[in-house]
Amino acid sequence: MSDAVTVTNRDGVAVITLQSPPVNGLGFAVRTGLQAAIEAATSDDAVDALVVTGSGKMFSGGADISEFGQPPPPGTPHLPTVIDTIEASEKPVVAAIHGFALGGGLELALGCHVRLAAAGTRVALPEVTLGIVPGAGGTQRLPRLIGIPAALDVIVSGNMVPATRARTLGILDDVVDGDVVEAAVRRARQMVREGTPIRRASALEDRLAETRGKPEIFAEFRQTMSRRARGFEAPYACVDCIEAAANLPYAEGTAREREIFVRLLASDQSKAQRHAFFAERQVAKIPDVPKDTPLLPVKTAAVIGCGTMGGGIAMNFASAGIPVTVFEVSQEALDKGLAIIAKNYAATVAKGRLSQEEMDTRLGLISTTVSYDDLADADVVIEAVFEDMDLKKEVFGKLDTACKPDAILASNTSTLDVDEIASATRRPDKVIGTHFFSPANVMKLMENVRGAASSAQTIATIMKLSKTIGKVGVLVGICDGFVGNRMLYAYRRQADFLLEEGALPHQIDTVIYDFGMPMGPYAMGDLAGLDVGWRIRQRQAATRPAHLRYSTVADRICELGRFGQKTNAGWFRYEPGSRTPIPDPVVNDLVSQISAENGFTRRQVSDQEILERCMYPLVNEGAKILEEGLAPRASDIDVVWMYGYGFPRYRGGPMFWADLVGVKTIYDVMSRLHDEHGDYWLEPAPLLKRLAEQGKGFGDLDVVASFPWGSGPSPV
Ligand code: 3H9
Repeated sequence: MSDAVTVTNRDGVAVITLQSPPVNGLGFAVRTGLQAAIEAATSDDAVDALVVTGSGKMFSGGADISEFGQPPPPGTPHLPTVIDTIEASEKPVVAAIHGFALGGGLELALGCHVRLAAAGTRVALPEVTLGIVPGAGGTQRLPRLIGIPAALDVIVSGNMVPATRARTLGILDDVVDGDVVEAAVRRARQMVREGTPIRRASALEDRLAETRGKPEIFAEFRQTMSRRARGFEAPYACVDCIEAAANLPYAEGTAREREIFVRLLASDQSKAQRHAFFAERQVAKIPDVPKDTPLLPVKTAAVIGCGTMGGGIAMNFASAGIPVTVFEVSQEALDKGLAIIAKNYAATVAKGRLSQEEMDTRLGLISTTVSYDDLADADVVIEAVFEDMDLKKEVFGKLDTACKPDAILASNTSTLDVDEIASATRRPDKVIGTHFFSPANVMKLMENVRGAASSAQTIATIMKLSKTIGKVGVLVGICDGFVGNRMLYAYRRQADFLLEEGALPHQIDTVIYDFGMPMGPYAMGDLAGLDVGWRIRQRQAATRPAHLRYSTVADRICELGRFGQKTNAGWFRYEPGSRTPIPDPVVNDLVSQISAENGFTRRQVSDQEILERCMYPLVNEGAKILEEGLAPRASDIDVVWMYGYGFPRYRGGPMFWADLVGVKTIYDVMSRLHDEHGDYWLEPAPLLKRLAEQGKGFGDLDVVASFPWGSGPSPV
């Protein structure tokens, strides 16, 4: 037998155990070992029944995703073949499941004749999140076990199903306390003793009868998921497979599933979604912060400021069960902030996603103070005051005095230099940036900004904390706008230039929305409010470099008192109470007028030009960020964009998408655009040029050479 699968004979029951840490992925070696073990056991007279189980933390996390696309060694069986062999066994086969049975792991269990799970087990078919469909019979066996409506829900969502619900649905036969392998061996012996007929999922038909020949059920399901699944191929492919299960004999249904699986596996969407899966896991690995760096325990936290950001940040702690003290300068500000927190939680309760009891527990974890003295015990303090360097330094000076010496002091700055903030303390090694995105209780991204002095322990603790409070933390270096907003700026300014040259807000927004972003730049601006940026630009006007092109369009919109949704008018107009942007002739006329004032003869701007002109500079800025050592991996930048800005996961983030487009193509277009417009932000990054010349992509880069990071030079 192979090392990846072991077999022990327990009084006539062969216990076949997957031995492939960390998740018992069903890679080449496991499949070969499993097939051999099944064949040996089914033909061994000393074996009456089989139990299939997994070693370590779980039954199986499914197919080994890292092997997708690689040719298997000769003789390696496909997973569907292994599972069919199991199901065909004349001897009873019981799955003993603990931890997780996911994807191919659950499909393996569905091929067994009985499924027992330890309490606390979770099962799922999450293939859809990887841009594929379950490809080892899952879309055909599951509907036969639990019926079409439940199978649509489980397979198209990819969500985890807790053991108890899985039992109710019929995915599992029993949930057992105690040793699940022991229970499975007992069940197998009982089946042999009693001659229990073998129940094969592929042979069940009765649950399908009610949906057979009813295309309207599937049409309606496709309709209801259209918003959630916008742009994604896999959810629709899952429905196609399940519809095949309803209407076709099992063998034809599996053939259809296989065909769809193979097609999607080779698709750019699946490549992108698999990249996203690994990128999310890579991001936690910091090249110069060892994995075993001792962490500071975070048992209590404090947040300075209870405005929109501070309140949202405090909610994250409370929701994760960490007591948090919120500081404000006045009781009035605290009361106001707390009322908003309570209102936010109440909205979740109203939607049925949180119990009243849990809401009360969370609110009970939030205490308030107007005195720095009450922050002495906090393990981590996150400052979320107004974005002003002098104010932040004053706060950090006070925190340094009030907080215990080993407390970490973090700033939720989105623009300021963390090193300068740290200089206001005697513990710069314990100072770091934690840039939350708005709304902070909802958005999953945290850009954790390392200062020059931030210690490995501080970094490791904050990265872990991000995970604890349900966020995805990405470590970035200090520069203007950090990773996300710096790239956003490069994209946003080209959009305004395109307006001057001939495009209209509605056209640009449509192109960006159709690309897959949640909304275009102008609808986004209206949602966020236009006045704050306007005030910042007014302050910066005197120091703005004269040689850089500047578009006044955004300022002129604000001069009309149009600040976005809050004034029912911005780049678009809004009906009172509605958030739907409506193109406004007033804006279109203003844009034309500005074109004329600046000597532009308005021209037809194509959708392709909009896409290239907005997205390529964004990628280009990402290349500069990499070269400056402000993010260690291109895939980290992808995570920033997927979680902070809703970059479509099926495109894998901007850097992965750039590789799909071709770095050379992007370089060529950037060079042309730079020649045509001369704008600084259109100048191809040296890294983009090098990769283009070498015929490589960002995926070919290892962790960037300029590591360890320093403060990057100003982009201008
Ligand atoms: C499938 O099954 C297709 C079939 O339908 C058809 C076939 C014909 N493969 O997440 P963690 C790695 S598609 C390869 O940090 P946790 C992961 O990258 C598959 N590697 O641990 C990480 O590596 P590293 C459907 C995998 O305890 C390490 O394991 N299945 C796989 O927080 C630990 O992972 C899924 O989509 C894999 N399948 O969570 C399940 N899974 O240490 C995907 C994990 O080098 N997996 N790795 O960074 C998960 O959801 C979680 O990993 C799991 C464990 C819940 C299992």
